[in-house]
Amino acid sequence: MDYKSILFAQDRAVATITLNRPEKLNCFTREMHAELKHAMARLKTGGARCLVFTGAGRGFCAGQDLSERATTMAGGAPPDLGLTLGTLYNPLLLSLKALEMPVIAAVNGVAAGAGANFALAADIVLAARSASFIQAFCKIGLVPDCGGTFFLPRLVGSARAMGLAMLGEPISAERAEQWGMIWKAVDDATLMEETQTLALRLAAAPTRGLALIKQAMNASQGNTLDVQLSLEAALQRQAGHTGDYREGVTAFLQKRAASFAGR
Ligand code: T3D
Repeated sequence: MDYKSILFAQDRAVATITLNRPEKLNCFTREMHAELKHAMARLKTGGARCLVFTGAGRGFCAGQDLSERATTMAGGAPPDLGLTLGTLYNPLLLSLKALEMPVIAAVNGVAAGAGANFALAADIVLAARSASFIQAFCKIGLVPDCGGTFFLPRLVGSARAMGLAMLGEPISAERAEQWGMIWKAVDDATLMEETQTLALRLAAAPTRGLALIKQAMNASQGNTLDVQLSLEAALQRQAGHTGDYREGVTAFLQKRAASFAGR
């Protein structure tokens, strides 16, 4: 598939997907969704062990391309936004969460609407200091989607989540870091360098173990303690069967650096 709305690159075990409609702040279109779906499927066989998302130009992603909706509404009948969420956005979010490798969002500029929550769905979010996050939905009569109503209260607490969702005010990268919404705000000039360093580090880590960590953390949102403890035991059983666990312990005992194969 030839990509028009995204770029896909792989450097060693780090795959990078760049949302690439800079003149429209990389807002989502049907075409971009199709390309993202294709690129995500490619990751299963290409040898990548870490995925980075970023945006081209001055923005990260401004959410749904509202001009696609204007076209639909011109005909009279309202668009079925539940259908577009169910068929495009929700599968994208779930595929990110299910991806068996760490996902980093390198938020290079404004992240609004679905673009903000798409970023927050990553496992680790780095943001340029000039970037901002906007729950823009309320300004056009919509509800935060792409998991916004799930992630925000868990990340920042319900008072802040409600304020963000109902006021739609931009929140700076530094404030987002202070509130625990993202991992780190970094200087604009070093965002991609820091992202690459982190991505290479994660790509050299025990990938299977990281995938199990991700599974455990994601499941904990809805589990009771006893269910979560059972899950930890089940996942630890799997982790204990990996070559990386064997290598990690052996390297520790031999007082050398471990070399993980990701299995
Ligand atoms: O519909 C469904 O399927 C349901 C799902 C909904 C998910 C959603 O994401 S709903 C929320 C959609 N997003 C927004 O409401 C955000 C709209 N954008 C903005 O509010 C502003 O653009 C920003 C605050 C993000 C940035 O402002 P600024 O001043 O830095 O840039 P700008 O001048 O507004 O935007 C630059 C260009 O991008 C401009 O195009 P132009 O005039 O130069 O040709 C602007 O129209 C375009 N653009 C930005 N966001 C969108 C967009 N075009 C279409 N859709 C957009 N979302």
